[in-house]
Amino acid sequence: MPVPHLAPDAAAERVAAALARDGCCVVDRLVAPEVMDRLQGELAPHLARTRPGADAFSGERTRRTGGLVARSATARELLLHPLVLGAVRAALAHSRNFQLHLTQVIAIGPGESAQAIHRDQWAFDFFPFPAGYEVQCNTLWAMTDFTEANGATRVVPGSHRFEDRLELRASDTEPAEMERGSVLFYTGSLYHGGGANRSDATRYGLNLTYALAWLRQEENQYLSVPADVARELPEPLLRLMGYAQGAYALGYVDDLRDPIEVVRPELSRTGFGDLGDARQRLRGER
Ligand SMILES: O=C(O)CCC(=O)C(=O)O
Ligand SMILES: [Fe+2]
Repeated sequence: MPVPHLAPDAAAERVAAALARDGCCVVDRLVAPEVMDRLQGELAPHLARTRPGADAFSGERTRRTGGLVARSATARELLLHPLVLGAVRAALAHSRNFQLHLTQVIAIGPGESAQAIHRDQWAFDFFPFPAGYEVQCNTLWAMTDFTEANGATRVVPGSHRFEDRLELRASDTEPAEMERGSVLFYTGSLYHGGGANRSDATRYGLNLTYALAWLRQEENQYLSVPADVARELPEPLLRLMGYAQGAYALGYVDDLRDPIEVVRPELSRTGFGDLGDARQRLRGER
C-alpha cells in the first residue's frame, strides 16, 4: 500500500482522516525550501557538535540533536504550524489535551544501515495501549529531500492496526519519499524505521512529536529549555511544552498552582482553569 500524499492546502481533518485510515501520510511542500535553509543555519553549530548514536537503534552513523525549542526560532514556528496542531488535535481528540513529546533533528549519515522497524509508542515501556487508542501523533519534516537511497523513513501504511510487538522486515515497508519542506505525519502505533543511507550525503529530518498530556515526555522540556529562555516564549508554546495541566490535575505546582506561573506569573489561571479551555479547544468550540 503506498503512502498517501496530500497537497499543502489540505485541511487538518483530511490529514487526521488519512492518519485514521493508514496511520501515516505526507503533506507535500508544506513550507518553502528557504524555511529549511533557515532551520539548518540556526542549528548548524549544534549539529556540528552532536555525536553519533551509541547503539544500533540510535544509529552509529546517525546524529540526533534536540533542545530545539531553545535553539531554533524556525523549529518553534514549525512546532506551532496550524495544520500540524489542527491535525494533532483531531487525531488525539479522544483525550483532553496533548503536549510536545520531543524535538529532534535526525541526521542519517552516509553508510548508515536501516533502523529496526518499531512503533514509537514502545517508548512507554511497551505498554499495550488498546488498539485504536492513539497516544502519539508525530511529524518528520524533510530538511533535505527524502529518497529511498538517502534513508527516507521506511513505513508500513495500515500497520497502526497490526498486532503489537511484531518484528517486521525492510521488505514489509515502503520509503516515505518526499521533497524538502514536506512533512510525514505518523501515529505512535505505525510500524516504521529510519532507512539505510546508501548515498554520499547526510539525510536531515526534523522530528517533532506530540503525545497525550497524561504521558511522560520523551524530551524533558523543563530541563531542555532554560527558564530564562522559557520566560520569553509565547503562551501557546509554553502550554504545549507542558506548562499546563495534563488531563485532571497532572503537573500542578505546590498549592495547586498553574505551572506556567513559575515562568510567566501574569498568565496564571487559578485552580484547574486551563483544562476547561483545553477541552473546549479540542472540541473546536472556539
Ligand atoms: O529518521 C527517521 O527516518 C526515523 C527515525 C525513527 O523512527 C526513530 O528514531 O524513532
Ligand atoms: Fe521511530
